[in-house]
Amino acid sequence: LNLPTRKSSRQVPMFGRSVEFPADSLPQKELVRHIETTLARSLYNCDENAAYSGTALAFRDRLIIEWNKTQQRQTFNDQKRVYYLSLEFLMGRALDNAMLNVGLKDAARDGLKDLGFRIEDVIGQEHDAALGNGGLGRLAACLLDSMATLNYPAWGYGLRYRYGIFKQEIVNGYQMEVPDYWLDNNPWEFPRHEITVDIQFYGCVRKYQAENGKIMHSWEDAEIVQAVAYDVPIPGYGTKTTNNLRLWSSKASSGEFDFQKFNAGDYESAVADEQRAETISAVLYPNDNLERGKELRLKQQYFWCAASLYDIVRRFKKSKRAWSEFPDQVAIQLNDTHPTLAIVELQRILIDTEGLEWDEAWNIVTKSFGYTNHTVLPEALEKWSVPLLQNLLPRHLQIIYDVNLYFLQIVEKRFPNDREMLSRVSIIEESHPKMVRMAHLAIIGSHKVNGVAELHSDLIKTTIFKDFVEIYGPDRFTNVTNGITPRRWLHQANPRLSALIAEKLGGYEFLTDLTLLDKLEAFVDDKKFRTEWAEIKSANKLRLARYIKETTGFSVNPDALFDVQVKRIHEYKRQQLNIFGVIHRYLTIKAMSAEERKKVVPRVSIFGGKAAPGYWMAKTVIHLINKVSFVVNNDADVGDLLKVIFIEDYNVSKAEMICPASDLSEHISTAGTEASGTSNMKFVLSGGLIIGTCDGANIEITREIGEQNIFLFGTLAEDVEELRHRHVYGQTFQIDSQLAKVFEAIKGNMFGDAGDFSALTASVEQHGDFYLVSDDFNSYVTTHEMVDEAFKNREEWLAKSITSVARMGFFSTDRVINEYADSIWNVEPLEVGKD
Ligand code: 6GP
Repeated sequence: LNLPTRKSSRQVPMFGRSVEFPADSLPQKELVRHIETTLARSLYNCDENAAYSGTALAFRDRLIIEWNKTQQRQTFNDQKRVYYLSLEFLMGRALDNAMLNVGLKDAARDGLKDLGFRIEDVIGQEHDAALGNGGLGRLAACLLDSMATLNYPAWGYGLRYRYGIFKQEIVNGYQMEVPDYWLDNNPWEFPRHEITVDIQFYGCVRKYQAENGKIMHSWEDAEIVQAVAYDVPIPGYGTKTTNNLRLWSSKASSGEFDFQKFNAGDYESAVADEQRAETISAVLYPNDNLERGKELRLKQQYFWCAASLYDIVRRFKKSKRAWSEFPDQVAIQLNDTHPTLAIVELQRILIDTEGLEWDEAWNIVTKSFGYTNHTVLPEALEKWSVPLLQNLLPRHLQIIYDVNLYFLQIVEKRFPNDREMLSRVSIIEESHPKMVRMAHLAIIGSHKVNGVAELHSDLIKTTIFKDFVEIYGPDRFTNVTNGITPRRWLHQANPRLSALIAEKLGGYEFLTDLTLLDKLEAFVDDKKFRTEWAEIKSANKLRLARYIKETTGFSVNPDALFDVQVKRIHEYKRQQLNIFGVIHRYLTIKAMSAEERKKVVPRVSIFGGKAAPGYWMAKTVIHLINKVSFVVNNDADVGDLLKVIFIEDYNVSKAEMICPASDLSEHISTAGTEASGTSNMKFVLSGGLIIGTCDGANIEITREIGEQNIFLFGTLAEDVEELRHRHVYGQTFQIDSQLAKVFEAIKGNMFGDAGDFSALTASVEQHGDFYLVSDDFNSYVTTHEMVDEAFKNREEWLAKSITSVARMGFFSTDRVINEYADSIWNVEPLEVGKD
C-alpha cells in the first residue's frame, strides 16, 4: 500500500489508497484476469467480444487511476476551469485511443496475439459512441482530446442519449434508419448515482417581498425530473491528465414510479410518468445544421444546462469565494446556441437564489460565457416560440424579457431614433407567435463570440451579426479556425504514416507539436521515403477496397484514383454536384473510342453520409447515388474505368479507415455556406489532395499548403448573392450545357424511374438553383480533368501529397485550444508533476 503522504504546498496530496501499475507490466495479465473474473469467462470460451471487454477493462483500470488523480489535483489547485457545453460529442471508439494514450498498444497487441486474436479485430468490436451528427459534435470530441493533452483543467458537459445517431441501412437504394442503442456493455462510462440534480419544468412564478423588503421571484409548482451524472474519462496523450466528460441522464424524480398511482390501480399512468421523464435524454435529434423547434428538444436543452450549471455553481461555492470571483474561476463555452439557456439559468440562480442585484449578476454572467457560432445557414439559427417558453420555463422567459429590455435601452441611447435597428437586434422577433432569437441572446450574454474559420468569422460580422458589431465594436468578435486532433486522425487512423514520419523526424514529438511536420519537406525528394509514402497509401487503399468488396460486393481497382466525399448529406454540401459530375464522366467514357479510353484515369467515386430522416432532398441524393452505382458498376463496357460506391452508415470509425485511403476528397459546398469543415483537414493530413470551393477552412488550407497543391474551383462567396439574383424561381433558365446532358440521361430513365429524381433536376432548372450547381458545373468538371492529368504524373502527385502534410501543422486542435485559452477563456494549463 502507498499510504497518503503530505506534500509541500505546491504539490498535490494523495487521498486514500494509491494504485500504481508498474510501467513495464504487460496488460496481458490484467486482461486475462478481467476475462476470467470480471466477465466470468473461461479463456477457452473467449470470443473477440470478450477479448475486447477484457482489454477495455484492463486499460480502463489505468485510466481510472489517472482520472482520479487529475480530479484531485484540479480540486486541490483550484484554478480557473473550462466548461465546454455541447449537446453533441461524437466520440467514436475509445479503446484504441486509450491504448495509444496510455502508451501500451504494442504490449496489448502481443498479449492478444498470444491469446489468438488480432488487435484490429478486437478494436473492431467496439460500438461507436455516436452522440452527435457531424462536424459540430466531432469538433467537440477533438477539443476534449486537446484540452486533456495540454493539461487544461476542463470538463465537457453533455447529454447521455440512450440512442445516438441512427444507423443507416441502404435498402434498394433508399436510406433506412435503424435505432442505435449503444449502451449495452459500455465500459467507458461511470454512473454517479449519488450525483443527481432536480430539474424543474412548467409551473409558475410567484413574486414576494423578502425580509429586506426587496421584491423577489420564485418558481413554483413545477414538475421535477431528475438528472443523473454519468462520467467518461478523457485521457490526454503523453500526459497523466485525464479530464472528465459528464453526461446527464434523465429519470423520474423519485427514482421509482408513483406507488400511490400504482396502488390505486393506475399502473399505466405511473409507468407513463416514469417514461416521460426518461424520454428527455432518450434520443439525439438527427438533424445537422437544422432546427425544428420541438418542445422535447427545448426540454433537453434546459435539462442539460440546468444540471451542468448546478454542478458548476456547486463546485464554485465549495471554494467559498465571493461571487465576483466567479469569472476568474469559471469559463463556460457554448458550442453553438444549443446551450444558450445556461446564460439565463446562471442569471436566475444569481438573482433569485443567491440574492445578487441584477447588474452585479449580469456582469458575472457575461464575463463567464463565450459563444461559438458554427453556421450562417438561416434554417439552423435557433428560435424558440415565446408561448412554448412561457409554458415550459416561465421564470426564464421573464429574465429574457428583462435582458432584452436593458439591452435595447443601451442600443437606443447609442442609436437614437433607429427603430429598425431595435427591431433587428431585439432578442424577441415580433412574429406570430413571437420568437426568441437564441443567437442574439448568446451574443448579448457572452464576452466573446467566435466563428470557426476566417471566412466564416468575417461573414458573421458582415451579415447575420452585423448590427452587433456596430453596437459592441469589433473586439467582441473573433476567429478561431477549427482543427483536428492528430492523435486520432494521424497516429490512430494512419499508424504506418505516423511511424514513417516519426522515423524521419526522429520521434513522435510532432503528435503534440504538429508544426514540426514542416521538417518533412526536406525529404520530399528522398526516393526511399517517397516509395514508402506511396506504399502506405496503396496499403490503405487496398484495405478500403477489401472493405468495399465485403460490404457492397463490388470489386474496385485499388490502383484507380479514389475520389471520396463523406460527410452529412446536405444540399449546401452539394453531393448532387458530385453525382452529376460522375454521370457526366460516365457519359463521356461511354462516348469514347477504345483508343481514347486508354488514356482515361480509372476512378472510384466513393460517397458516404447520413441524411436527416425528414430531409427529402438529401434522401433523394442518396437514392440517385445508389442507382448510378448500380448502373455504372454493372456496365462491363466501362469496367474499371469508373466505379461508384456508397458506403453505408458513415461514422467516426469508418472515417478512420476511409480518410487514409483517399487520393482526392471533395469539399465542394456553395461558397459561404460551410462554416469551416474539418474532414478537409483529416484527408490532407493523411496525404490526400483536395478538390474544393473557396469556402470555410479550404481557404486557409490553401494558404498553408500552397495553391499548387489543391484543386480549387467555383464561384467566390462574394459573388453568390448576385448570381442567385439572376436565377428567377419558377422560371426555367439556361443551365450549363454539359449539365443539361446529364439531366437528359436522368430524364431518359438511365438510372431508373426519372420521376424519383425530378426534385433534384427541378431544383436546378426551375427552383432558382439556390446552391449554384449549374453555375459551378463547368469549372467543376474542368477541374476534375486537371485532377486526372495531375494523377498521371505520380511523382508530382506524391510531391504534392508530402508537401501538403508537411504544411498542415496549423490545423491541430492543440493550436485551437491554446487560442481559446488565451483569447477567450484566460485559463492556464495545470502542470502535471509526479504524483
Ligand atoms: C458545423 C459546420 O457546418 C462545419 O462547417 C464546421 O466545421 C463544424 O460545425 C465545426 O465547427 N455546424 C454544424 O454541424 C451545425 O449544426 C449549427 O451548426
